[in-house]
Amino acid sequence: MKTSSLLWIPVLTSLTGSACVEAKKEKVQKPNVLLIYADDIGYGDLSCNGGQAIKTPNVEKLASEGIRFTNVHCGAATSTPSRYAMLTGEYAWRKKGTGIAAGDAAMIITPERYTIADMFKEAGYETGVIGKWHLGLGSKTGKQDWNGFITPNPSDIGFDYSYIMAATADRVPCMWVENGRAIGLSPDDPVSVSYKKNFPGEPTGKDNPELLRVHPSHGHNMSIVNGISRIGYMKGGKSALWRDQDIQDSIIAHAVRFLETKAESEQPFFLYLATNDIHVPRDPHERFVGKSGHGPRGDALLSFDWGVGEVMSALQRLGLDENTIVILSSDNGPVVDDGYKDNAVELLGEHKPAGVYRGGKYSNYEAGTRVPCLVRWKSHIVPGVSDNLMSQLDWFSSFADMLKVTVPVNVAPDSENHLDAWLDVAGKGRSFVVTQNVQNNLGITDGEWKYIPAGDGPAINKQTNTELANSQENQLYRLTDDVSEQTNLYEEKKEIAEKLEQELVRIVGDKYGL
Ligand code: NG6
Ligand code: CA
Repeated sequence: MKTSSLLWIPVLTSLTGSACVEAKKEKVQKPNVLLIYADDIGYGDLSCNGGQAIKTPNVEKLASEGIRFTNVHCGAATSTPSRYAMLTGEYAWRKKGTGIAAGDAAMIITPERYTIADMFKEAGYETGVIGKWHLGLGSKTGKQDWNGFITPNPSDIGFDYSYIMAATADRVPCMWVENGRAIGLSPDDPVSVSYKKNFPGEPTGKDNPELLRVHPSHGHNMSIVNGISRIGYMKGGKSALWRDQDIQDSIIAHAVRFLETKAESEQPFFLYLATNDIHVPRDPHERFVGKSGHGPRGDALLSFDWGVGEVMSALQRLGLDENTIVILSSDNGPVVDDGYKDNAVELLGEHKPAGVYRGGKYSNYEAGTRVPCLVRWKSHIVPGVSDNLMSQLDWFSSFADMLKVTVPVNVAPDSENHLDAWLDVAGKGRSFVVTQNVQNNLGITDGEWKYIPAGDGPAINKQTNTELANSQENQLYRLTDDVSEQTNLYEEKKEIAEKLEQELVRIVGDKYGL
């Protein structure tokens, strides 16, 4: 919970004899953890999961060197609740205010909370977050000091270092915030941000489509930055605005720099590397444009894969390869048209972002939360494929077990220790995972069966063309022989649905906070 001012100064300690042996031993017990967390990458988007249309070779290499999980779920089918759940070990539906956050939202995880980053810090790690944040900043919504020190920020919930976009690339403010301060602002041109109304005289996507390079298909018609209209209004701060085409390069450069500072250090690290790829607006660097044959969405996948390759080769170059656990996963399932006319639908071809799964981002069907997941720890993990039912919420308790940290009571209430199953295909996974869609309706699976109780809300998100799994009927699917959730067995197998309903009630208890 405190900021390290030493981050960019390599800590060169000269250790002699037994102190050196001790330090090395310590390192073996405390491997570095690099979590590469993609945005909106679906199970089928990565060629290691069977997709043939778009190749992601660097991810494939990672997969071949570690465990490829086929049944890992993120906490929810959209970013903010999913990240909240992963970092706190608490399902987001227990906590009000954890829906998709605006760009001027206050910090959703407040400083008194003990997060997975705090846990790593307690174990002696240096911690960092680089990339997409989307969990709010500052203490009051709409009242952040964007031109000064924004507090609280990730350093107050366990991250020694942060280089982040406040929310998402399609939400203002479109500038990088490093350790609580926007980068590159000029005092002559302060930035203003509003989610209520436009600033007089400022163009918008709605009124000035002639100024756009990338046009919205739904929403995203407010302030224009870099020829793309966004969600929310901003004015000024011209020297700080990012160029979307450079976002991935910037994230990866900062990640590599973070790793470089750790090469000589005896202190292990936890780096949460959250990419913007492949969230909208998909505007990858010029060198990827046209390379996938599937338009900007496919090109953004290549950009993501390139970034994975860069950090993996940095690990190797820096001698961090053997002692770093690398995890690669995604914050929610895939979406094709998520609000910009980028031809993603038209150019999809044979590519299947969700693989065989039904639904996608926003949905309670499998594709909403069943995301890609790879875990690689060279010389420690025997490569293979694990079909265990697993949850991202469990990284918290599993690493706490590995590091022998006793977390305070009531912390990470939904996180289970499955360290053995993360590191070994023979380990045992979860009994149940609860899923959450964008309407905050829940589902439950035990890996074999999936039960989605009747709930309000549209069956389909018409804008994105995603089946959301909301229905006035209860739904029950047998995933082991109907992985695409096509045949509702509820009427035939009521007794199984009832058992799952009881489990859901037991898990939710009286703590449904939404
Ligand atoms: C939606 C946005 C979508 C995306 C999503 C959050 C509109 C019409 N749609 O509200 O484009 O930004 O929020 O995505 O504004 S997430 O992956 O960060 O959860
Ligand atoms: Ca997302």
